[in-house]
Amino acid sequence: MFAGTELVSIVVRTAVSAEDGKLAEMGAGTVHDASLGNEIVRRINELGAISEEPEKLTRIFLSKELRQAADLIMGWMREAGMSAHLDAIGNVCGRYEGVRPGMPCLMLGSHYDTVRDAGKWDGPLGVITAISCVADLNRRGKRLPFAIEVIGFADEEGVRFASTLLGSRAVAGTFDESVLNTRDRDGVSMREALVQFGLDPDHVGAAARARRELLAYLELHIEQGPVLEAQNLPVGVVTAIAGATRLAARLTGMAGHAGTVPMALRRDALAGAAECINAIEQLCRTDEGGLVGTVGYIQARPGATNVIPGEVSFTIDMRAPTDMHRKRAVADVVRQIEAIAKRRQLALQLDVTHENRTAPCAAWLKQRIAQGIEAEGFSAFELPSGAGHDGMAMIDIADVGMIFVRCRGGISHHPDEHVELTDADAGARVLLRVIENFRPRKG
Ligand code: HGY
Ligand code: MN
Ligand code: MN
Repeated sequence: MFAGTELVSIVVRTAVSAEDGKLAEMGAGTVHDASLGNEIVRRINELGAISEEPEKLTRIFLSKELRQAADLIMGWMREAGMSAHLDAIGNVCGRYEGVRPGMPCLMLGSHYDTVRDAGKWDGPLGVITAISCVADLNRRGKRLPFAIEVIGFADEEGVRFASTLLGSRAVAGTFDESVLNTRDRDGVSMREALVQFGLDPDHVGAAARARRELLAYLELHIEQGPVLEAQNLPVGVVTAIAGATRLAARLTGMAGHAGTVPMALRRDALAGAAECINAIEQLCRTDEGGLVGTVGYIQARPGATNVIPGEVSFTIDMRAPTDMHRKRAVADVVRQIEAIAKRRQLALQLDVTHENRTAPCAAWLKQRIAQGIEAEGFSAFELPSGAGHDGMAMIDIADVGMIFVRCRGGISHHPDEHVELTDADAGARVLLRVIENFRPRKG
């Protein structure tokens, strides 16, 4: 087994059933129970049951379900020895003091809102894992030469109102107050929703933090893709978060009788939208630079079988590994949609509702994370994030680092999203090592 004097690191992998989870994948020579993983899975399931829909997981910004979730998370934070509060935009904030009160903090976090019919790991895994790490420090009575803050952002997904990253933008001080007037599908404005949630819309600015208060921002999140699974690795180091552009399109033609209007005389808004959607797909399928485009929402009006659709609204989400590539593709999409609308004599309203630049992860944090991963006996594999994350906003006030955790089949934004207990435990152990070994960057 030993080749001469060569030091062979013994990585003992004990396959365990996720049910008992008594032992988990072990790092080099370390033996531990999977207590972190057990606690995390239990809490993921508890939080995952808080939804506006009985059979699906949907928990959107400023909903009463989000409030219920906030109260549950703040309870966990307090159990872990943290002070906990809701900030001015509905983020859940916990603080674990360092060796002296009032020290700058290492901020850990992710989001606790979800998409519609979501998986229960996207977002909550990062919040719950961070709380479990602090609870572990607290159990050992350990204080560090910095404070630790854990934050659950209230709106990363941007499901309810057209823009996204509202919670982290408020913390970064880049919240655009004009979005307070946007309305959700039921016509409720963000301003009204904040009041209903118990917050003051004129006070959102109070959530902003100063750069000097944060030593770094670290987020643990599921990969939401298949790469770690293909590498047979439970965790990975994120190199950058891909930027995204979201657009809202509205095509207006002429509603009419489905039986009497000849095809050549129609100004069918839905047929026009279909041609636009095909054009977007064709552009992305034939692109060789990792461009992706999605039309995730469409609504045709008046929406009756025997009426030619007079008006159609749909959303567009465009992403690419670089900002330049994405912006060029968005310009191309706009040109094609304008040409289709003109040819079909459809009125076009096309607005960019949200634009996030690509956010690079800081080299020094990637290195700390790689050290934590290797100390746990895994190889430190680097990969980019095609999904957006709150680090895209937090980069305005702190260096950003991200740890990815493998998720089964790379499935996400879907109820089948799943993380094995042993991988949740591995992610927590890596994060805990990064925290305990963290020292503020000099200079
Ligand atoms: O859309 C995204 O990439 C993220 O899940 N909000
Ligand atoms: Mn998501
Ligand atoms: Mn997410």
